[in-house]
Amino acid sequence: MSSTSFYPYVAKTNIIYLPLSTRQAELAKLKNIKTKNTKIMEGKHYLVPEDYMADPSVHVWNDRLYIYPSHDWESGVPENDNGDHFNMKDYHVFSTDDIEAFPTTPLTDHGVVLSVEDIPWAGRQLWDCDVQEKDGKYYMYFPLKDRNDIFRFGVAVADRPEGPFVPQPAPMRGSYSIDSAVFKDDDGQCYFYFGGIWGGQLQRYKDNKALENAYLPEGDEPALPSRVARLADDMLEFAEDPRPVIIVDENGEPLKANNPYRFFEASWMHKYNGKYYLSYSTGDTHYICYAIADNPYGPFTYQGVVLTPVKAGWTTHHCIVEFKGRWYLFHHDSVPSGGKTWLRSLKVCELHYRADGTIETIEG
Ligand code: FUB
Repeated sequence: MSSTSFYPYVAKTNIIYLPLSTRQAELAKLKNIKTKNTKIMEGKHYLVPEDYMADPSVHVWNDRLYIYPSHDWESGVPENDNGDHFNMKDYHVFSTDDIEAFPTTPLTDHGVVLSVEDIPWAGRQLWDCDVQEKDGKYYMYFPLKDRNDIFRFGVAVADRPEGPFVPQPAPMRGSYSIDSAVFKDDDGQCYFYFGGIWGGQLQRYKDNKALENAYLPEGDEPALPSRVARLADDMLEFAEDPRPVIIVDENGEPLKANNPYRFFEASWMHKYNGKYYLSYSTGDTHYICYAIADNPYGPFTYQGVVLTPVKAGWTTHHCIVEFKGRWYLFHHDSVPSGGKTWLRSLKVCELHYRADGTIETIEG
C-alpha cells in the first residue's frame, strides 16, 4: 500500500486481524489474569492527580526514582489525523524516594524543566521523552516537530536528574519519528530506541531516508519495525546508522503487519536476568506487548501481552523499572478526563515475572 495520508489517532476501534479461534484462546488466557497489587494500587493511584501527564519514562538514580512524562494540556487544537491535539509544550520532572508511600507522601514536582519556547529549532509538539545519565550529566531526548512539521529528536543537558535541561541548538543528525527510550547497558553503552507509526511519521522513512510517499505495510508483509542506534560517547548524536528492531514469532518469522501484537510506538527496553526485554504499544489494537533477545539489537522473540487495553483513551504507553527490589509498570489512561484521549493521567502498579522470566499480564 502506498499512501501519503496519515492515519487517525482519533478512532477507538479494536481491529481484530487474528482468526477467531486464536483470538478466543488469547482472550481466555487474559481472563485468568490475577493482578497482584501492592498498597500503591489500593485506592486512588493516579500519580499526579492535579494535572495531566502521560508517556512515562522512569529511571532510578542515587536511590531516587525520577519520572519524565509528557505534559498533556487542553490546547484547544481539534483532533485530526496527525495527532495535532497532542500539542504539548513543556516537560515536568517528578521524583520520590519511596513509591510505596504514595499517596500519603506525594511525588515531588520539580516544575517545568524544558519548554518549547527555549528550543531554537522548535515547531510544535513535545511528545514522549526519555533521559539517560553519563559521567554525572543527564541527557534528555525529546521528539519535536521542526518548523517544517517533521519530527526530529533534540537533546537537552542537565547537571542533575531533575533538571533544568538546556537544549542543544539543533536536532540530532539523522534523527526522525518519535518516542525515545534510551537504555544503558551494563558496559555503559547507551542504545537509543525510537519510532512510531501514523502521526509518529515512521512510515515516511526507509533505510533512514525520507520516502517520496509514505509506505505502511499491510496484510502479510512484515510489520514496520522500530529502530535502534548506539549513542556516541558524547551522548549527543547517533554513533551508527539506526537499525530496524525485528520482532519474530516462535518460528523465527517477523511479525506481520496484520498481527494485532506488532509494534506501533512507545518502545521501552529493560534487562532482566541477563536478557533484553523490548516492550512497546500496539497502537490501534491498544496492547502493551513484549519480546526478548540476548542482545540489545535483537532479533527479539515475541512473548505476550504486558498490559491489556486501558479503560479510556486511545493511546497506551508505559515503562518498566526496578526500584528497591520490586518491578513496576508505569503507564497512563484517560479515565480522570472522562475519556479525552489528549488528557491522560499517570498510573503505576507492580509487575511480576514468572519463574521462566515471562511477565504476568496486567489488566489495563
Ligand atoms: O503523547 C503523544 C503520543 O501518544 C506519544 O508519542 C505516543 O506514544 C502516544 O502515547
